[in-house]
Amino acid sequence: SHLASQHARGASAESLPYCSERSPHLIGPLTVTFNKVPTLKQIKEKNPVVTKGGRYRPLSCEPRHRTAVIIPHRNREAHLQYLLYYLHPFLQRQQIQYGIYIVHQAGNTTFNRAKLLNVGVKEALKDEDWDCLFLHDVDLIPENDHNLYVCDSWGPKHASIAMNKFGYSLPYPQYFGGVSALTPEQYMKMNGFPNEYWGWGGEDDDIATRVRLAGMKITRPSMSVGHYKMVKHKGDKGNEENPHRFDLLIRTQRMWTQDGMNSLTYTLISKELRALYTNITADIGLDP
Ligand code: UDH
Repeated sequence: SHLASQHARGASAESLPYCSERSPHLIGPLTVTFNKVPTLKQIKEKNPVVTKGGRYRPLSCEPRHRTAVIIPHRNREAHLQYLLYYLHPFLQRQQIQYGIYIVHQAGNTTFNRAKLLNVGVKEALKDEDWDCLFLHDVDLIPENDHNLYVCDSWGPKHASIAMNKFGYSLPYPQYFGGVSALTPEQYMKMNGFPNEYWGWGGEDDDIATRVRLAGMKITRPSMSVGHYKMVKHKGDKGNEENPHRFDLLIRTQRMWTQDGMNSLTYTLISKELRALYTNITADIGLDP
């Protein structure tokens, strides 16, 4: 509760007013470039108020939102550094409370983006009463800070609707990949994300179908605000195209209540509070 969190902040917090509905620090369109990769040390120096585990809350007002940003990750260190470099100041300008979680897949076996996101949600909710979960690819940088990293009570939000790689438009109407935002209630209502998509592709379409099957509707920011720039890259080793994805997609309607948060198993290898993010390393098993 707000009262509890105010107490936790100490005596001075009691007089803090709520942050204004609209942050006065927003800029609008941003310039995102991928030159020399910023080091973690440089990023930390630029973000002195960020605390251990990649946490932040505004100092001068009581935040209205508490967002966990959850990022699936393996072997994309440069992308991660670009993202942290841009995302920390971006979120601070929005005057929200936030935490950044990197969910690192242990080992070299086939990558599983959706399952890692389930792990991230489960672990993040153990730490804090987050009211919004941002599920965020590591290589997508938001280009407009009016794209608020808060949830929409009307339904799951698809934030990355205009990516440079798709000519700043949706590649197809049901597209739900990249960056999405759900309240914990919305996430649980659709039984989270599927655990059975190993390798590249399909899981994002499964997720979009789950939203519909769970009786919810996808919301989107305006096209100009949902701009993202992708760090260019090739396909990753260990994340080859999933040849089963079309078979799996046929079964979503039958499977979504059985495959998801209620069937999630993994071994937590470590949870470390690093300077700019919380690093979760998990063994999520093998492609069967
Ligand atoms: N990811 C990693 N490491 C990997 C694979 C994926 O961290 O080895 C994460 C990362 O957050 C990434 C996300 O999973 O942003 C999505 O994976 P992706 O970048 O492969 O997906 P995207 O659609 O890539 O961005 C498209 C380029 C490869 C296409 C090859 C298939 N034809």
